[in-house]
Amino acid sequence: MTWWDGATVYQCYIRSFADGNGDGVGDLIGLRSRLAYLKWLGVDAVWITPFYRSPMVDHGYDVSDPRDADPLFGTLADFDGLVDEAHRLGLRVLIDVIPNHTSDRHPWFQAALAAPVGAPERDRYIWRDPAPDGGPPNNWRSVFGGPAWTLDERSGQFWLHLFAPEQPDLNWRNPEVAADAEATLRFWLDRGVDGFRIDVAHGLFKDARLRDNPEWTGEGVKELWGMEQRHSFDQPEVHDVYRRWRRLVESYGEDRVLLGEVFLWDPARVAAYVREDELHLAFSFMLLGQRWEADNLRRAIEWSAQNSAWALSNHDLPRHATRFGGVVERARAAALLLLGLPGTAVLYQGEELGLEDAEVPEEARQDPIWFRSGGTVTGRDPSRVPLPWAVSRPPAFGFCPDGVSPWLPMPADWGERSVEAQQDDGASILSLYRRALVLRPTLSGPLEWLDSSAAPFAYRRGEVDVLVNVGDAPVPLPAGDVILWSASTPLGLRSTRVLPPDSAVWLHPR
Ligand code: TEU
Repeated sequence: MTWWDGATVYQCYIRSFADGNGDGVGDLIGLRSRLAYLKWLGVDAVWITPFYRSPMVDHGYDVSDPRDADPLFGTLADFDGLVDEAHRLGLRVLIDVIPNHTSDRHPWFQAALAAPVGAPERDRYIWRDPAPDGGPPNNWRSVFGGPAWTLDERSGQFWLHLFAPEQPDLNWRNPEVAADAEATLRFWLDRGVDGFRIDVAHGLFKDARLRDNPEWTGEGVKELWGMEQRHSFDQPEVHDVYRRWRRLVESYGEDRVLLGEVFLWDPARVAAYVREDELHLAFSFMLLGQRWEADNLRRAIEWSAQNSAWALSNHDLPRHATRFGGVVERARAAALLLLGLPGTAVLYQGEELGLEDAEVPEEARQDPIWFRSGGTVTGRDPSRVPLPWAVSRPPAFGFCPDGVSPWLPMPADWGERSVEAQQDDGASILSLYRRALVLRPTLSGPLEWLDSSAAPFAYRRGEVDVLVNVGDAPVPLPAGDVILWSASTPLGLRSTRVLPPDSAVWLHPR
């Protein structure tokens, strides 16, 4: 059995977790100072989003040096100290690796811009002549909106960027690119990391002929801006990369994990990445996008690949408390639904506080999606607002020192949601997460669906039944000993007890 089987990973979006140096942006020393909180909460591992050298066009997912820390977040010595401290506390450390693209400030891209057409310096990226009409070489769209190509006036060629123009896509058909990514993996494994979350793991290779993507007809690799991503994502060549990476990480021991962001809807295509000789885990995006509807939630869990990493929220999507309709009791029930699942669960920072998406005023928005969509798509800032730590210190509630503005404004009432406000309150959602994390290891074995008439949504894990009332009427509770319930009100007398709407229980059936 591997450590991640049954484990819970905490996603730390580092910019917004804890500010240790007082500049309004979260950092490595801030995270280190809060590791004791994660230990207290009861998670097994922390996944830290990118802290590498970056011009921060995409908040660190545009990397100019993948083997150094950005001064905004700290130093390599800070990172080493963080890893040591985490390991001392018994927490594993996962970090991001971003193999699909670099920053335009990466020395490789700078060299490419300066080199003549056809020079080896250019071949690490994807360049093409304009189409006959002078426009982009094909019809691909950037994930962030607009064309996936930008013209380099000097050379007269376009470069490919599936994300922002400042994130040029690497040419994975060039062996130098593969070798450099492996050097990055080794660099961090040598510093003691326990695994990697692979950004855009389904990317990397593009169709060799860069054919146009067809219009979306409802099936296929993935939809984006009305197009099926048949030629831009999920190419067969990518699987060899992960076979090599698997051997590489295994040379450091069996306890280093590869977790892919394989953002595809077709479960069979995701499953193709999670194999004996490829990735250990891939996120279930099916569950990440789901609304509060029994059938859809159930289908998302059923359809997802074996060895899924289950999550309800992340830094790219609306927080699930908001997606589920802004009903606090639902967020509480969802915690029991998520943490009852087998395999690996991933919490997104702040969900344990019941945080919802925050209103971010237009003038404060920073996500490239907001700018590239010409202000028509809000983007991801609302789910990236910093965490409140202290009750009564607006506007940053202990995220950064008093008098400093956090990088995104925090709602005025977030003091009530803060760690300090909830930590000693047995009825808080934070206490509920903590109790669930204590009990999670007692749930064992695979998931078995229960066709229980007692609850619209029910599954069994060994000795424990997980019942979630996603409906809007109370349902009778089957016989058994309740070991955990989500409702913020007591369950009532044994003989009359029901499962209220928007609530969940873990129970030993009788
Ligand atoms: O995300 C990849 C991805 O597919 C998402 O960008 C998603 O489609 C988008 O955010 C719309 O919600 C990863 C990272 O998680 C994201 O933060 C980065 O911006 C992106 O890669 C580029 O590195």
